[in-house]
Amino acid sequence: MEVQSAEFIASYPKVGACPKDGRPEFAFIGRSNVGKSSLINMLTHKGLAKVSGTPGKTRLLNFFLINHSWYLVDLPGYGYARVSKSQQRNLQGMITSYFREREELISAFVLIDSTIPPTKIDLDFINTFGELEVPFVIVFTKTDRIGKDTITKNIDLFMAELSKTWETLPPYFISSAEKRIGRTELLEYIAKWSKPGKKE
Ligand SMILES: Nc1nc2c(ncn2[C@@H]2O[C@H](COP(=O)(O)OP(=O)(O)O)[C@@H](O)[C@H]2O)c(=O)[nH]1
Ligand SMILES: [Mg+2]
Repeated sequence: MEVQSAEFIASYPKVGACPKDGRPEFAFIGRSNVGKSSLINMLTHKGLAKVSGTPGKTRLLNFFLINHSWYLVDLPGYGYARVSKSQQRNLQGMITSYFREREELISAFVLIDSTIPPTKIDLDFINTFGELEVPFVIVFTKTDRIGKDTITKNIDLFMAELSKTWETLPPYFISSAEKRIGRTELLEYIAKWSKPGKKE
């Protein structure tokens, strides 16, 4: 799939306000600073994530329409140190409701920083998907940043941690926004799942 068009639609404060046109949807989420904006910009070429990076939008559900056919949803990053406990709870509630209620969601892309060993915050976040029954894949980011051996070790460690709680491991992708790695694979994955009648 090539991205022909990508437009910002709107930012919503809750799942109930999101578009109801039934288009398939793919959501991107990860710890703040994981490289989410960079990855979204790499995928779409359009500098889209600047929109959701502007103050105020980082705590909303940001919708982009791609090729007039599917939505890319930029979700708030989790694990902000700078917001208060109650703000964090609100954010958590919005994200959980989104995942619990959003029927249009085909798959979540959970971004994990490949340059560091597994973190509890990422593992805890992914484990909530078990209860919510959200289909997801993992995208390891910033793989250009340090040596290949360390990246491979971090990825192996992460998948080993997941296998402690998951019987079947999710697919994962390797990416670098810097070196434009993983773009084709991610877009192909989305193309495969966003075709009508190919949902299961
Ligand atoms: N080397 C390298 N740096 C990256 C990559 N992706 C993001 N970064 C850097 O990581 C920082 C956070 O990226 P950003 O996309 O803003 O993260 P976000 O907070 O998750 O949206 C920035 O300084 C980026 O330049 C990558 O693939 N390679
Ligand atoms: Mg960002």
